[in-house]
Amino acid sequence: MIDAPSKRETLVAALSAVAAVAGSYVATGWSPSFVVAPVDQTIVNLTPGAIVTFMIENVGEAGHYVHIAMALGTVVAVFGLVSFAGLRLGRRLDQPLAGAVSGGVVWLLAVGLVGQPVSALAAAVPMAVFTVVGGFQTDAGTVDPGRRQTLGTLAAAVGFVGGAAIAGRLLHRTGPLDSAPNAEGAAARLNEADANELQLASTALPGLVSEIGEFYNVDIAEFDPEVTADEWSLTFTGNVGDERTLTYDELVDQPVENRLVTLRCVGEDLNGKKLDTAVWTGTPLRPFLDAADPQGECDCAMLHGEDGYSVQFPVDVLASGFLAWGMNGKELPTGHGHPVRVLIPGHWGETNVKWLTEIELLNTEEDGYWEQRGWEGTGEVKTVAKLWDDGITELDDGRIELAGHAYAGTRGISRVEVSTDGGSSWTDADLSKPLPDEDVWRQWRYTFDPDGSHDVVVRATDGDGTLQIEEETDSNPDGAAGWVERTVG
Ligand SMILES: Nc1nc2c(c(=O)[nH]1)N[C@H]1C(S)=C(S)[C@@H](COP(=O)(O)O)O[C@H]1N2
Ligand SMILES: [Mo]
Repeated sequence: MIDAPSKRETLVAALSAVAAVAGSYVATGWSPSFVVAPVDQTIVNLTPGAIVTFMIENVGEAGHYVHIAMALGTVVAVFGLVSFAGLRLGRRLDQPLAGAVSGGVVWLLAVGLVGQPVSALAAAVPMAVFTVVGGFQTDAGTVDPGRRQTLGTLAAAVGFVGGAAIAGRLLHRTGPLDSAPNAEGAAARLNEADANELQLASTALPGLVSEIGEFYNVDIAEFDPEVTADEWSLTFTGNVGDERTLTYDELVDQPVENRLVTLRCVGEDLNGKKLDTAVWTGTPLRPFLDAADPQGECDCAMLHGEDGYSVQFPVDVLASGFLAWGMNGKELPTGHGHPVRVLIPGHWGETNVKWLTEIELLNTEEDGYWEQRGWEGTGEVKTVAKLWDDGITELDDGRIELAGHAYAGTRGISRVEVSTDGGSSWTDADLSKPLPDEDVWRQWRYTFDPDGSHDVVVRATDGDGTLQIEEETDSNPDGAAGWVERTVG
């Protein structure tokens, strides 16, 4: 029988575990080589779809921190058990140095998790040192620390690592970006978009192009893959006449286009903010697809990202795709799929696979990551007109200006109407000048004299003349529908 751990043993084991995790973090930073990353990935993959969906709808971005906390907790618990075993071994052999075995075990675990023998040492060494030193102290029969002291030290240590990890995640998102190769044309497109904007006198409404740092972000994992341009390749696999691999140098050497493309996440709320536009530098996918010679029976393909993400949709939709390596003239940031992502015109955000590495031509349809979890987001976007807080402004002369963005994928936006009486009467809003791109939002603006409080409703009509769906539905499974309604004044 193993008797229960003493308070001191618990403390030593916990500190050793935290030190090992912290050591790994110092060595690798917030990257896929951090020992917590693969555990996090496993937790993400194992989380049942209903819970993932619930988190997206109710917890949002914070869901990431729940996953991170679970992954950190799991790794600290396992490392703690390893340290405890080392302490007991030392006691049994009457030689606390034997606790160093814990370091060896953690090294093996870390290598198993991230496959990097050298960076695994950064976890193994602190584990060995803390366990051995702690073993000598426990051995010397020092008085057990009080319960409060133990818990306090533990909480501080866990808080420290958690804080460092969250800081790492935040820091990781903002680094200086290099210019994208062959992206000289992007500047002209950015200027053109500026010129076509509705000049909004007084609002903080975002422009027609979103800043890179402001562009929304949806990732299944907390640890974005870090893929260099040299390492990257895209392979066409499965039912193809010619299995081919494309390198980054070959890709950027193709005829370059700079396209304004809007992305919208199927999981966002009706008036949510997961809708943004950038100028993307890239090249059409069709020539590569044709050369690969797709032959599968379903005429469908599964796209795979380096993070284990996948999405499946028809080959003829894929053929309209665009392989992008630049965003607003810069290289794609890590969080947006560095070095290459695909953009699928007019389809929900989830089809725009980041860190794209493989296009697999299938024989029968299969579910991708989100479809396995109950979403139906591989089709065309629904039409929406937004009215965010920053689009509601009281002007100096007392009038109220309402402004926002409307988006209908490749159908385009032909009209936005505003009602200030709860939908009884409608007036056309001004629209920003249309851009020549096929999959981009427009801005709308409407000004009125308020008379007390107004029940404002906004609705768009797409380029085919179809009015936005009135009936309100949730985002799950195939995107939020309904007219945005707000009380103003
Ligand atoms: N590899 C990979 N691609 C991905 C995702 C992902 O988690 N992994 N998220 C998808 C979803 S749901 C959306 S809405 C868009 C978001 O792209 P963004 O983060 O650049 O805004 O990327 C899509 N592509
Ligand atoms: Mo999404």
